[in-house]
Amino acid sequence: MAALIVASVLTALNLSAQTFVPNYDESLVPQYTLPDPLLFENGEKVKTAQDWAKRRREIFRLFEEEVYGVSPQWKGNLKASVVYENLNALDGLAILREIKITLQYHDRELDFYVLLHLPKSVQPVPVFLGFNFFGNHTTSDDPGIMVTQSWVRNSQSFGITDNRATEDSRGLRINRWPAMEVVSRGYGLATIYYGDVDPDFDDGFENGVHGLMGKKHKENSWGSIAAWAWGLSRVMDFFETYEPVDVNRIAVIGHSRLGKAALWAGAMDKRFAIVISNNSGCGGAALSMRRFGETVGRINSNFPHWFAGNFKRYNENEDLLPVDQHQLLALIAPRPLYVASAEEDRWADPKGEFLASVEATPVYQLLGFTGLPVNEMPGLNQPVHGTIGYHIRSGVHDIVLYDWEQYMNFADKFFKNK
Ligand code: GTR
Repeated sequence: MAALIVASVLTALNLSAQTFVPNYDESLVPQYTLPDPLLFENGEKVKTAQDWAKRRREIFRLFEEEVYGVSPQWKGNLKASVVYENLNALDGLAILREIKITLQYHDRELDFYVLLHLPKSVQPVPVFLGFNFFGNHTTSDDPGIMVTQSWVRNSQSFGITDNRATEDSRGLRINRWPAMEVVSRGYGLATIYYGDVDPDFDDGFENGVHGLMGKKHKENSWGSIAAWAWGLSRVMDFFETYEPVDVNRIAVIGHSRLGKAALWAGAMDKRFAIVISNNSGCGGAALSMRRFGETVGRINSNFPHWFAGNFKRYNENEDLLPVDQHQLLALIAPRPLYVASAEEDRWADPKGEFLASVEATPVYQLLGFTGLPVNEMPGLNQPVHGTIGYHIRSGVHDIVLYDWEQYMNFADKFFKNK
């Protein structure tokens, strides 16, 4: 019993019984050589935008094969129906809709729900789109939003046991979804529960969209991060048919593991006009080769279902990685990209997230864009906005109003008067 308790406390602390001690000492970061995004595999230089289009395919392939896994093409059918509507949400400022999306593939179906706050506008609006961790009903206190019926992570503070959510968790995550502020600035806010798309536990890739697509799972097949990212693209398919939303002005956003998913979604699907990574850390915006905070080995053993099986080959072997995360950021170029860190979130390696943004910048510049306009890490709460935006906020691993305000300021530069 005691051993069990110790094990679960250690798991909660991201440690395992084989004691992993994260490095938080900058002087102990090993020497490493990052792969150059602007050098072809055959050693030739990438000199033009046409060259980059070819080089991009090399890098993309490596991320598919070695990191996230290959996602299947979607050739199924998508149905959408409104299951709840409030025409006077947010004190009359917004329309709130919960839309059930049914993906049909062969004889199988999967439902997920998009919760959409829209400013009252006759024109199609730009939208922030991102996954939530505990169900749509946690992101708003509107009593009409369905309590998710899907598998949910247990959480004492949310009253979730047996992996089922109840009324008790309604509205508990409003702090992360500032709908009023977003709508007041002319943006829509769309969120989906990530567990609808792929439940976040290691089940041998049978449930969620893995089961829907029914492909035999191989070492280079899509893990859960790729599955979530793929789900975001299905929302885009829906938005293409949905007039109130301007599909050319979608900012995909995610926090933490869902920030990793947002980045990979942005790399896979160029329809996302802006990509925002909030505290995404290891396997997201942070450089793996630094081995600072969470490492490849640690993430793969805590979450064996997140990445391609092949990614495990780099456990404690980061120097062998043929790509690092600055190249993931480069795959988004020249679209605007925002990377944000939090000071106390050392597990996610803020400096590694910043450096990846710096190292992605030459690709933006080759394409005629600024990328990140600084080489030195800015001070706390001093956002820098080029085509890549970056800030490090004071405080812990979280997404707070301050972060959203920077994302809206950034999006204004690209989305207003368009
Ligand atoms: C942690 C994980 C991080 C991050 C985080 C989250 O346990 O180690 O990589 O994804 O979870 O998603 O909240």
